[in-house]
Amino acid sequence: MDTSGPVPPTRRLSTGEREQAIDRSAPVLPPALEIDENNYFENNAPPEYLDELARQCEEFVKMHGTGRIVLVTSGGTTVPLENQTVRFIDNFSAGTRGATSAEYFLENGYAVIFLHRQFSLLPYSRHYSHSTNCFLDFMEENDGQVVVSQQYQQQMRTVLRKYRAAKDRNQLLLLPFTTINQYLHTLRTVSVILQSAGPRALFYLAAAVSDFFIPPSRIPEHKIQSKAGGNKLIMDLDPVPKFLNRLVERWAPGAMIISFKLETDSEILISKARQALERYSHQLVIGNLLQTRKNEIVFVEPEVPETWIRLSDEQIKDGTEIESLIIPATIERHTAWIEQSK
Ligand code: 9Z3
Repeated sequence: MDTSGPVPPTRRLSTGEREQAIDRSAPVLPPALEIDENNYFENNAPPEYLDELARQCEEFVKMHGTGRIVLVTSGGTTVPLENQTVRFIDNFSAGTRGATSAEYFLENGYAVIFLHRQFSLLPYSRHYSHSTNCFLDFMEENDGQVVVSQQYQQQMRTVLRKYRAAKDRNQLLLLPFTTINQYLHTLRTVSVILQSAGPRALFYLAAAVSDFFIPPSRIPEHKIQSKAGGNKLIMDLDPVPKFLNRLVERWAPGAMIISFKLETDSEILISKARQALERYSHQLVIGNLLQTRKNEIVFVEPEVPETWIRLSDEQIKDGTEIESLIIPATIERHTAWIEQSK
């Protein structure tokens, strides 16, 4: 094939250096002020189901009286490009961190509000739902009865018992989101409801949250059309206000707040985590790198050196989940938080 001729117009690709793809000289967005909060929530309508979620959440918090409650956020938020959405920008996250962490919190007696991206991994069902095996591969027919295959019996019995125990005690409340707007409205509503739990409330913000969105005034109603000849789609996104300090100061004062910091460059992980801690004045940032997130994470806390949590080679081999180490270390800090709040 002759490749020396000109590239046909429809195949022409943009050229340029990857390093220059993003303007890194742009200033970092300051934490949101009250006026930014009012502007955002007045101009971005709440999801119509929000009152029903609030009702469920209030009932759940009341039911768990004097016990500990954790809000786990999990999965990625989306940014719709159209009001009647065909296309959207997504954020990376399968929901593994959130769903796995939720299980260890439940085992440690916490009531868990699981604010998750709809259809991402859920506690317990995660062992089967998104597996490379279809769930039917775990089953077989025995004298006309559908049963779990012998080789999966033991593991499934263990998972089933834990799931039933959590369900029987009404320990788990599932609240879904899809878009960044649904996430922010629900987060604020749940946070305010959790105020009544004071320091017993723990926020474990593992969801991967969009940094940019299209405000309602600029979002087209219908599907964006492409034209013959390959016109470009140029997007103009606004930054999502940084609400973490509003959460710390106004939405959930008294609660212990943990955010996650995700990076791909190991050189900047600690400094970015420290920066977040200083800007938002919360209690703990858990740093992780995309490439190694299942095997190592780092706790970054005010005034003390970083603490790494790493799986040993042995633990990696035997399938130990890093969340089984993260959650006890987190709970230790939450206990200290409750003590010092007395
Ligand atoms: C995380 O860093 C989570 O640990 C992961 C989990 C998204 C990496 P998976 O669901 O992945 O197990 O596949 N979450 C926080 C990501 C994030 O958006 N952080 C913001 C940031 O890094 C702060 S809120 O700036």
